[in-house]
Amino acid sequence: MIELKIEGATCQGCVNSIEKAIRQVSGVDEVHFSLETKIAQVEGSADKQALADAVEDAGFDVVDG
Ligand SMILES: [Cu+2]
Repeated sequence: MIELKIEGATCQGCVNSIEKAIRQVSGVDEVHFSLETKIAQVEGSADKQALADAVEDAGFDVVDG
């Protein structure tokens, strides 16, 4: 599992945007982003950098790459 810490999410709409962006990365089987912990947990074989790029393209900031 890959974990990404993401800043900039404030509501359920942000959660949906982040999860949608992550789901579109190849190799992602499942994703869950928690607004409380600000951590996205990603199952599958996706590349961590590709995930970070997708999240940033959606307008959020990934902390710790
Ligand atoms: Cu929002």
